Amino acid sequence: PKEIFLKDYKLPDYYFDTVDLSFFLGEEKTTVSAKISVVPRVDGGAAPLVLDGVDLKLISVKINGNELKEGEFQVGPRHLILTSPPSGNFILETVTEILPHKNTSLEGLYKSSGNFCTQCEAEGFRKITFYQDRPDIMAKYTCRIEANKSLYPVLLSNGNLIEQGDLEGGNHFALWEDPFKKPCYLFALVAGQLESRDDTFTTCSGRKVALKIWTPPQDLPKTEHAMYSLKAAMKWDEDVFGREYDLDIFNIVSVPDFNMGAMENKSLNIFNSKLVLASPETATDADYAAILGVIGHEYFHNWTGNRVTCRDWFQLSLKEGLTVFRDQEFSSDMGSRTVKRIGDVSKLRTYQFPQDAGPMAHPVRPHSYIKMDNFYTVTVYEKGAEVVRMYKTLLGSQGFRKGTDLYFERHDGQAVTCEDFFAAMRDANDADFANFLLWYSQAGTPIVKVTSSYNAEARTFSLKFSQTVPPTPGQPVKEPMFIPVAAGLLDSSGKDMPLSSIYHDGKLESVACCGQPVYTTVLRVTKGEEEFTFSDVPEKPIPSLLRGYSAPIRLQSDLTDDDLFFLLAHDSDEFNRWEAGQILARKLMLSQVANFQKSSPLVLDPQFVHGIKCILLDSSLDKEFIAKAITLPGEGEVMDLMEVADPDAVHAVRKFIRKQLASQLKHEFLNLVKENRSSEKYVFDHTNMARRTLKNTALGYLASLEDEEITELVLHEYKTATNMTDQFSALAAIAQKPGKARDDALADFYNQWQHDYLVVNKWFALQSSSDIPGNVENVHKLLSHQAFDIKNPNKVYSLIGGFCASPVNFHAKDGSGYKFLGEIVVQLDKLNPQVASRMVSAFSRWKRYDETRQNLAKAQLEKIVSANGLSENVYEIASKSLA
Ligand code: BAL
Ligand code: ZN
Repeated sequence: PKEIFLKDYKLPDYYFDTVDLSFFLGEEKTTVSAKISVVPRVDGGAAPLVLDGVDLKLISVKINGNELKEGEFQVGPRHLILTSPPSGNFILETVTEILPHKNTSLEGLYKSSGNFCTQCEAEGFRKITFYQDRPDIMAKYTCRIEANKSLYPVLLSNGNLIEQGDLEGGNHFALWEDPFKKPCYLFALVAGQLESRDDTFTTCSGRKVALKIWTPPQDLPKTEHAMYSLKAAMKWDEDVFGREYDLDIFNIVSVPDFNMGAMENKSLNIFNSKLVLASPETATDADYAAILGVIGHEYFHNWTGNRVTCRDWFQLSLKEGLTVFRDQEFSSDMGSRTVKRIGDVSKLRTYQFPQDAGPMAHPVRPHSYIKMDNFYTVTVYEKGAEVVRMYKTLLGSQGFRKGTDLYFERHDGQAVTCEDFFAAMRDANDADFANFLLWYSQAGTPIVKVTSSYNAEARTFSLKFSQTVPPTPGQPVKEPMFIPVAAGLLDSSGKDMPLSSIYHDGKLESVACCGQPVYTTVLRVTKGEEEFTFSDVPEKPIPSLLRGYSAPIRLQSDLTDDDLFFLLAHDSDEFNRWEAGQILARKLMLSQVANFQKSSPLVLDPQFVHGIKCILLDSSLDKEFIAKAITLPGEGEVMDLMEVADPDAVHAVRKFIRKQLASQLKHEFLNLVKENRSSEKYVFDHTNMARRTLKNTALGYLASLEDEEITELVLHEYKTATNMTDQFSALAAIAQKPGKARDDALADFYNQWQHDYLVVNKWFALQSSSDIPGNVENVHKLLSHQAFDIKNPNKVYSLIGGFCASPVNFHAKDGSGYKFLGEIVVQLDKLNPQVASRMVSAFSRWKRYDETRQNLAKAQLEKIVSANGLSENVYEIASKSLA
């Protein structure tokens, strides 16, 4: 397989101006005719024109109306090369045939539940027609679709519908025109038996936009929340970023078979159905929140991705990091900012930190790839969003907005780079960003150590920072990064001290601004070692550092446990209250892991129980915040902090602490359940979600107890639930322990919901991710369950992905979990390499475990790498994991 490097980027020899596509959709084959006006980049240049094309049958190729003869072109498994095109502008016409019904990779044009749909990002368009499949080729498209009218009554593509009509033989056609230039990865086509929920949105300048969400008829009632989310997103983007929608129609289509979550094709977003469809009875609060965020995300791409796109795929974070940041902010404004931030940071720690410390570590802007599909990662997306957030932290809201305004003004209609975004932020604010660009080029999570000292006589308080960035593949030595550390100081009563000035780098700088007291300042840490000294500090403060998690780093401070309990109780920065609790919990868990490994008894620090109890009883706190604050760090997060990861020890310790808390705080947890039950009607808003989350978190704790009364309670909650959030939480609580109650509840749930594949996927995931001993056997059995289908990505993510998320069973010391995954990956790879490669990633950190596990996992990876006909997708992940 060929590795592609950022440093090798070259401008294309040819641009495409207009592209007229014509599809004849058939049952046996689809014919695609493409007419492209080609413009050489350099006048008179007649370099060969290399077009990408995979799994295409070429029927004809013409230049300026003349069919090319043998010798004038070459066609191979990946390319069509026009060896000597004319020297000026010319018209290229090709006709190709493709087989969408046989396309199980779900990229290009394929069929899902009988309907045609497309997925072109990153490089799927080359499976539709011969093209320069790269994002810096931006052209205006028309798309004519012809198909049988009764089988495919709805025909959709990008832009505006400009003509439609009936044809002979029961066929009909539609002609779509997209007035905006776009790269081919944003092309989309949908044809099938769909109905739409219709609404309108009037933009800030008075344009009335038709909004349509298309689904199979039976799913239409479940699109109300998606429509609400879309309208909210359109309004929010106008209010917060000044971005207005630019066409008269916006379509969303829901499909059950989709590799990703959703896709931002111009004016025709295609969504994985699990991120569109929701009703109170079938979707949980988490589903509702995810739909809100992803509908927002795809809509926001209209400006950050579509109007301004990426020059090449290495720049993916230019659109994804920025758009994730935008969707995070949108969800924050629609709910609780602190809770959203806690969720996003947890996600970063759980998924991105391990990636940044493993064999697949790559910078936010990768330097190379074999398969671009493998780089739709938490690093590009979530760490990329953190990078965008740091600009805002440094510039403030207004400065950041000036930066995005300039970015859109400068680059509308262009394919640009991460430097262009950086330059817009810098130029709009005349800002000094020092070495900030390193965030795009250096992989690895910086480790920042901080020590503090107070000088009572001088009334100064100093913070000494030192930073290192761990080596990552291909990057053994790193430069210090630019780390914005938002900091405040608490006095002995727990109140924020007003900050006056800071001595740093030989200068005393005033913090106070416009006569207003300032309680949080952003320290610009840019060197390997650096000191900041606060002046006029009347008493020894407790520092609150990295407020709001102002940089994606691992912070190691010299705060004592007492300091952390103090911050947990008092910090005005709610994020840091949560963080203090998490640091304490991580320390506690690690200390007990050491006990477990020495076979010493496990003990729970009473001060920790007391801290949790205070949070539980603090009625001034947001209920969802309480739920987050009493949730222990995940097993993966704790394993990450160990020299050699020990899944059994970490699992046992986490279970022990949960059970101890449940037992010692049983009374409080029972009260929370009773006080926070749902009334009849489900409402999706922060208050109600927070109430349900707290109740169900409490129920989960209680269910860890061996207690008849609690078993009755949990069953009662299950039976009386009036929405999926409560029903599924109760089911999960019951499912913690093997036995008849568990078996009966799982069977009952399946019987109730077998007609709804999205709910059945939850049922698969609950079972596959279970920690019950020897669960690999159950998962094996579920592979042959009538509701499972290995061709459907969501089902694979639920059953196989769910299993890999259970550390004790996936990392079972007998190797059964590894063997299970190894076999599945090889099977899956033949059908859908993108999905297989996501699954194989579960092996990537095998070197973190003990020798026995290492050998077992390595053997599976070696087997995978040597499999016949392995895809580049799986090869890249497996071989890099082995390296
Ligand atoms: N562009 C791929 C799907 C998404 O990130 O929106
Ligand atoms: Zn995106």
